[in-house]
Amino acid sequence: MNAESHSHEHHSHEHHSWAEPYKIKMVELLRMTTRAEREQAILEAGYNTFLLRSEDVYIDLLTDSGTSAMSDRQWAGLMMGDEAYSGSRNFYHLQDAVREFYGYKYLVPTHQGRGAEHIMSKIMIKPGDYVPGNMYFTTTRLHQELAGGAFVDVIIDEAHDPASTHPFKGNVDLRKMDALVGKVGADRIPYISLEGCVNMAGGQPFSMANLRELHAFCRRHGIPIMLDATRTIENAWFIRQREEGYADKSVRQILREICDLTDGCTMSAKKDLLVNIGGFFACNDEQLCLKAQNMVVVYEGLHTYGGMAGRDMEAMAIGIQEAVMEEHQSARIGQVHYLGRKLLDAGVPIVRPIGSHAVFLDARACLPHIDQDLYPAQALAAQLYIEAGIRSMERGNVSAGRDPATGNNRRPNLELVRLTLPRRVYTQAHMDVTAEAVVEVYKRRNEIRGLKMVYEPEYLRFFQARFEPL
Ligand code: P61
Repeated sequence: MNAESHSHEHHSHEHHSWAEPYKIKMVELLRMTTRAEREQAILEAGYNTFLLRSEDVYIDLLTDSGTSAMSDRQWAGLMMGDEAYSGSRNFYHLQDAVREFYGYKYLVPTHQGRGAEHIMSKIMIKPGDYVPGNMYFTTTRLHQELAGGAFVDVIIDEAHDPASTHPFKGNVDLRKMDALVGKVGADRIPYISLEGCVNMAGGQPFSMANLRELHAFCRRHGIPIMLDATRTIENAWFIRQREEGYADKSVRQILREICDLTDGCTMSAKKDLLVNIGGFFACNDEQLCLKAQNMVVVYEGLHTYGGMAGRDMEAMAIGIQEAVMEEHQSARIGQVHYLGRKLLDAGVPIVRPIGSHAVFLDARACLPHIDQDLYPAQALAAQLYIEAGIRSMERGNVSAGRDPATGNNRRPNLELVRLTLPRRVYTQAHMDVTAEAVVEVYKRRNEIRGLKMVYEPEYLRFFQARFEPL
């Protein structure tokens, strides 16, 4: 590791400690299993951590999606649910919060992120279109393809290299955008999908400078920028930490500055917004909003609830206010970095820089003896569960799926295991236990064998695929 990147990663957390900006009012007991029980459980789950029962999991780092702890204020919000079929008071609270913090004029609620992606893809993409994005996300790309579009990756090359310490690996490569416009023409590009803290790249942010350049480029060519706003508040926090000129701006200001450079968004509120369910589509264009409102009644629910209960919309409106608090983000991302540093110090290969919501193990570097079509990351996730009851998620060849043109596995450069931290749920001691377990598995990495896929569903196969050990 070179000195510069080392100090960069240390910068924000080593010189002064952070503490959780809350205290604990209610707890949920955890159950530890025996190794024999876990071997049986993972066998029954077809070596797929998605198929484990949560009761058989000790520390659940499968995802940060819908797994965060709500505050007492959010729980109080649930009691204020106005469950009218239409025109619920909570919808208007949520619309006010989205207008205030994100700045988009029109809000169309959905049951979660993929509901919004479905609607946006249907109303914006025509068959034969190309949809550029800063790396694919599983559900996002699938909805683009189901609408007849083709996803085109326009993220910078560094994002595909787990060892690159570029501080903004979520940036768009403007040359790739330019090449796409040159090849297919701007009229076959309905929008660019821009994600903050790019999930599949390791939770890597884009910079404001890059977004400003992208905005100028897209204005010139008449291409809208549609934000995947799922983890944009975490992205804003990184801009504040890392980008020149932003240290004195608030996360809240930076969030608005990001959104003001975009035309609309899809949102999975189950991440940044500290709720267990929910999402939305938002935009500034009235015609687009009318189309989305019309589509939402077909697939989700009336345009003032879109698949959510009134109480869920209230909890989300409160969650937005809590998510932009500096002390929340500093503890949230600080905890991810605490775990990541422990693994780096122990010599475990992880994606660098450490990202927003998870620590990603580099399974390709850990298990060079396992061919990618024998799913090394899937095998490593299963082994970590057997070792310590810790549940993680494969983010590699299984997640990437097959290329629709050739039918072959995509074999992505990133073959990762994601240790994802729910917000406000686990303690620093849980991180210590997790790090010890990962180091233990890493020491015995040469004993780990690959897996054979024995059941493969057609869509989003990683959720339900089954494997057998070789
Ligand atoms: C996750 F294994 N993420 O990270 P929905 N955009 C982005 C997401 O991260 C996201 C959605 C849209 C999940 C849940 C999940 O391959 C998987 O509310 C950046 O989940 O519908 C979701 O939002 C979709 C896990 C989704 C996966 C797809 O754990």
